[in-house]
Amino acid sequence: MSSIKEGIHDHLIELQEEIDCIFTAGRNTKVSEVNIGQIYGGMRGVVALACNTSYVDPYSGLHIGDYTTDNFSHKLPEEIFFLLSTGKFPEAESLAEFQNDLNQRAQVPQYVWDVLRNLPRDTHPMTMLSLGILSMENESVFKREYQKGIEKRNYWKYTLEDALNILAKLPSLAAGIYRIRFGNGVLIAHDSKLDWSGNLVHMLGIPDGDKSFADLMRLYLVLHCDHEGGNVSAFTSRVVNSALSDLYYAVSAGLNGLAGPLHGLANQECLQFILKIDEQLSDQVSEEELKAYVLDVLDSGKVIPGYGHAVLRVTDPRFTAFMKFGEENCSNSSCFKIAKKLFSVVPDILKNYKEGKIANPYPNVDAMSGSLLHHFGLKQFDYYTVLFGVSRVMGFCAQNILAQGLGQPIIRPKSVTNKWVLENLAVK
Ligand code: FCX
Repeated sequence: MSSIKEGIHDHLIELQEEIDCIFTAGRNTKVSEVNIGQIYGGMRGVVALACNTSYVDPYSGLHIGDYTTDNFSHKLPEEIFFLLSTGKFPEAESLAEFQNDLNQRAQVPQYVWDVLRNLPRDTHPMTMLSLGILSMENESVFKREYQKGIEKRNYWKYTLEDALNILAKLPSLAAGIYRIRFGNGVLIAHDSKLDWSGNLVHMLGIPDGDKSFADLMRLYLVLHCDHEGGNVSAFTSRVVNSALSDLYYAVSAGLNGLAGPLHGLANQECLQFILKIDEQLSDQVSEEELKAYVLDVLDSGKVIPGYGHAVLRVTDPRFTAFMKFGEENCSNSSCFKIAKKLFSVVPDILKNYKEGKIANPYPNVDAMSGSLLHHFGLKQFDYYTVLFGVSRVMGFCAQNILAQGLGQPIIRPKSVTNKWVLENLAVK
């Protein structure tokens, strides 16, 4: 058995023991009460899901297993996937074995390129990524084995096979999308000597890409990997997989959720916002001018991209990690300077705007990531959510493998109509 499979197997036993303990303590214990505002308000704050890959604390941000952002941001994405799915970082030998396994599976079938090359020239790169994954659905090992008849307790093993096949192909797929959509369409071959993020950088073929760009990409792919279970993309992916739609369907569905401007597309919108400030006011913009600009945007009914969060109530530690990278590697870049200046004015404005209705006035990860990519030569901001997606697929995969391993059932909350609410609750 491969180390990752063995690690997941052992992790599932630990998690199952914890669940047994939780159930013994009280299966009917109340966790959360739901009010009408929450039913009509996107279920915000309703605790209704178990997700064992990661946890987002409102004040300390993303935790993966026992690690906070500061403790894992220096790792490789492969190590992060191992952590998400087994609860532990791999030993050097297991990491090498895992990387080797991914290399063996990296070849993207020719028909995927045919599909992508036949799309309209201006198709959004996120559509290409989602479609690229979905077009390979016929390769699903889970689907094939399920049709033969497999035991429920083994579902996770075939979901893992699909996960490895998808993850292995992602750098080639994402880089190919970049080269078809923004380059001359000539693909650069995968290099088995490079690691997962190193390969993505290599196959993107960004001219003048220096060592810091490779470092940035590694950091980017690590920081976006997972954000617990209730965000739009992870939840969508889990709901789809809970119907035993295989991981190709589930990953593609999760990516479709990530493509929205209130979620993964915010980093694209954020950079557009920053470039506009650069064009209209320059990176020498004063605090007063910037405040007036931000207020104008808010008064026109738009959100400030990169600020706010459904769960976080502090500056996102992932933003802080990117900010540190920017200070160390590109403090003179115009975009970085503007992103930093926004950080010094936006939280105070948002705190007082809409009578304090904005729950979190602080920056999330998207407020800085695009500025750094732009500085290092990746200037096609339509592409940024693809990079977010490449990283987040690790979370989708790990969440679904663990959920299958723990025998979690199909997800099916109950909905009601206005009429039902009016007739059954004292709200008339
Ligand atoms: N600018 C202006 N208004 C904002 C705001 C912002 N950055 N953030 C929240 N608000 C507004 C909301 O639009 C809402 O107004 P409404 O009642 O008139 O509709 C009000 O404040 C209360 O919303 P709140 O409870 O604070 O936030 P939600 O949980 O509903 O939404 C998101 C969270 C992230 C969607 C929201 O803060 C937002 O739109 N931010 C900008 C887009 C963004 O950065 N998205 C990326 C988030 C994240 F990193 C990710 O998931 O990828």
